[in-house]
Amino acid sequence: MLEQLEAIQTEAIQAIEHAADLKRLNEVRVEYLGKKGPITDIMKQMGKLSAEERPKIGAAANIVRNKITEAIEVKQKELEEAKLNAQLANETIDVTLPGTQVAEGTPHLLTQVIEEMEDMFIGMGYSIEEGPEVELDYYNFEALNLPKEHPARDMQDSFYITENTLLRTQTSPVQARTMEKHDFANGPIKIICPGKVYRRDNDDATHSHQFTQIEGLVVGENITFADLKGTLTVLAKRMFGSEREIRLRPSFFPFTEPSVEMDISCFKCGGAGCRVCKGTGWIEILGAGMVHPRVLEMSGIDSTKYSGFAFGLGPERVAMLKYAVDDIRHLYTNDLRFIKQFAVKETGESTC
Ligand code: FA5
Repeated sequence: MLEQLEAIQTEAIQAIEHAADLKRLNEVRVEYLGKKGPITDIMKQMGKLSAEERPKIGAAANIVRNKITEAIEVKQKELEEAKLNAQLANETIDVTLPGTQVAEGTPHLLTQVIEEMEDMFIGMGYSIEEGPEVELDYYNFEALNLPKEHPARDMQDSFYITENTLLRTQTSPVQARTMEKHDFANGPIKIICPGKVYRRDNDDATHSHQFTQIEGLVVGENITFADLKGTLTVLAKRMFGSEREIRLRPSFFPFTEPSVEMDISCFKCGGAGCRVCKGTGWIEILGAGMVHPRVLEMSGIDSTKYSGFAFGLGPERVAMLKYAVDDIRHLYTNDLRFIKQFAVKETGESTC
């Protein structure tokens, strides 16, 4: 039996060495160490041996089993390592391969214009306020001196959501919200509020049913119309340069008295009259005026002590004038051929 065990060991070690993969190695393990294997067979025959021979053969069988087990473990490690190395070699990333170019976005022309104006006003000491786009009728109209049934509500045909809520038609409600909560112990009000507004206007070259506005509001002691005019002149010159003409026309807004509208000479025809300016030679960009004393009072501000001015402008119109865009719809249709003309470099500078 000792020779038999020696032969089993030699045969098993050879089979282990020749195992090409883990699957074959497992087969070898079952073949030699399994219940139906030759070592188990020998152990089963131990009963027939003499008391002298039994421990010798038993010990020899254990040694053979341990040697085979050890050899299997060594081979298993070897095969696992080889498998891992093959996998790693297969998955190697070639860092020298050119990558896929990711198309980089750029701020939209309208965003650029809004940010330019924000920067300008922040530079003049204004802060930025925001308000909800779904607004209460109270703030959009009533707190601005436009009671229910007021005919001037028709100037801004509205999208109502419920009887008392609507998509705001202007950014002026932010005025009322700001004044209501302001404490003059912290200084005067000096804010701008950029944001989206909505009107049931028919879309054409200069009108859109959804557009943006920037509202400006200054309230404090001794604020006069001269301050308003000075501010609007600085705005116009900074945004359009001194060569473009400006005019202030008397106008009407229920929340300002007196009220004006500011026009800029048409970029397309230089003032002669064309489709863009509807033959007038001028394009209106903002409405403004001195805050109506009743509006101040409704927000809890003493109109005998404080006065202020407000203005509301359309950044789309500013963008059109500044970059000679002849149709407001170009700003909303997301045609990349249009958008890419105004791509900005990483420095924030426009390439146009
Ligand atoms: C107002 O909305 C007032 N809230 C502005 C105001 C604020 C006046 C504070 C006094 C004091 P108006 O309806 O004129 O006013 O609109 C202001 C600006 O928004 C216009 O000058 C124009 O530049 C722009 N605008 C108006 N309607 C449209 C439209 N449908 N599409 C694009 N821009 C528009």
